[in-house]
Amino acid sequence: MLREADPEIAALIQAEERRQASKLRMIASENDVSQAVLEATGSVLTNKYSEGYPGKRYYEGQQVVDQVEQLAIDRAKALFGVEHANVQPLSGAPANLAVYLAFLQPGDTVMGMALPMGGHLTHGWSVSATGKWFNAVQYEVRKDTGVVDLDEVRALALAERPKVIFCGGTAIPRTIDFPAFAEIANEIGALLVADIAHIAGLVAGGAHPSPVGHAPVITTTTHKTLRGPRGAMILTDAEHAKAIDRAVFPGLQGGPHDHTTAAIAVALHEASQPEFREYAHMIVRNAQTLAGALLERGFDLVSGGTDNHLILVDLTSKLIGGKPAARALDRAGIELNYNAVPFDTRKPFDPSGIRLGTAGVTTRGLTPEQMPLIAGWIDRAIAEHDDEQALDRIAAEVGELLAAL
Ligand code: DSN
Repeated sequence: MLREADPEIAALIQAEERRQASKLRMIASENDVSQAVLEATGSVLTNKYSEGYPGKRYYEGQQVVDQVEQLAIDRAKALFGVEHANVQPLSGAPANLAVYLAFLQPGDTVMGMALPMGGHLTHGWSVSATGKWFNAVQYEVRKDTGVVDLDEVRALALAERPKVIFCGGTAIPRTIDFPAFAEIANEIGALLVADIAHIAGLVAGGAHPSPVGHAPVITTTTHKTLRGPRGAMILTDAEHAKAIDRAVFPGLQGGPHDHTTAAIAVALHEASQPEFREYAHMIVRNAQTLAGALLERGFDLVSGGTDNHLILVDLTSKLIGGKPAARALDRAGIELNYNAVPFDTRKPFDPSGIRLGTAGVTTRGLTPEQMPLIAGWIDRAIAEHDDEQALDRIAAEVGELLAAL
């Protein structure tokens, strides 16, 4: 037992369990996995090495692991309706790096959404290897709408002729127009890659349009709205399957994390149940209700609201930076992250915004009914961010709500 073998770590894990239970966890990329996913993650599969793919491994003893990985692959293919799935990438960044290795040479041009506009580091941002080793061109959102202008994306694509175009990102509150991106990619003969890390659960549950049929390569993490373990997948059509498999192994990784693969399989099974469709739609309803309640309280939301699980708040008009706001909210029992907003005039480590999401609180059982309450707490915590006692009072109210669920 962990408690006896390492009481220090056991106590810390218990403390984290209590911390998670007592907070409204609203980091848009997090969720609460099921006991079944946790069990698979903590299984003896962690003992195994299995470089290669099912039926073609470089180590013996794969009688069980092959079945586990094949189940995960089959479930991913069935859930998303794709021809091929690679379930081995260790997380989102390695999954995206596999795309570069599979389809680009160093110095080639790649196009993605700029990180401060809502994109991801691995879509070619300057500090990432993808921005250093490739010729990255970055599209933005429009200043007046906070939304991507596909005419601007098309113009940039025609001028720069990237080999790969990424759509998707980490702070995009609006529906991604996959058919329009596909049209641009097709016009210049580029490969469209949809990074659906944030919205995979919404896509699986029918609460966001699917990129399948538009993007031949789709990357995703498995732990955000999809509610699985920390991991990733790459979904492709038949044409791009081999190149992706080779890039993941042996191109970038050694042995896959078989315990994670099993937990991904469990999460995919859960996501294929009818209740998951209800869950995905409830995430969006909660986010939209919360966005409406924040707007009523005078908050400035990037793009004016949300179509998915994610809300990006520009706090400039509230005369507070994202970082002190996030700190105050954490003390008040509402956990989220500070985040750059498009055209931010402040520094990335001290930006103007906060980002929040509703996947986790929806898993806890919260409904649109409670969203105005959360908006009220956010409003109070930001107004009283210097008053620790006031923040503790909010945290107590948050605790009462969660204890009553
Ligand atoms: N860490 C992820 C997120 O929070 O969106 C991006 O890598």
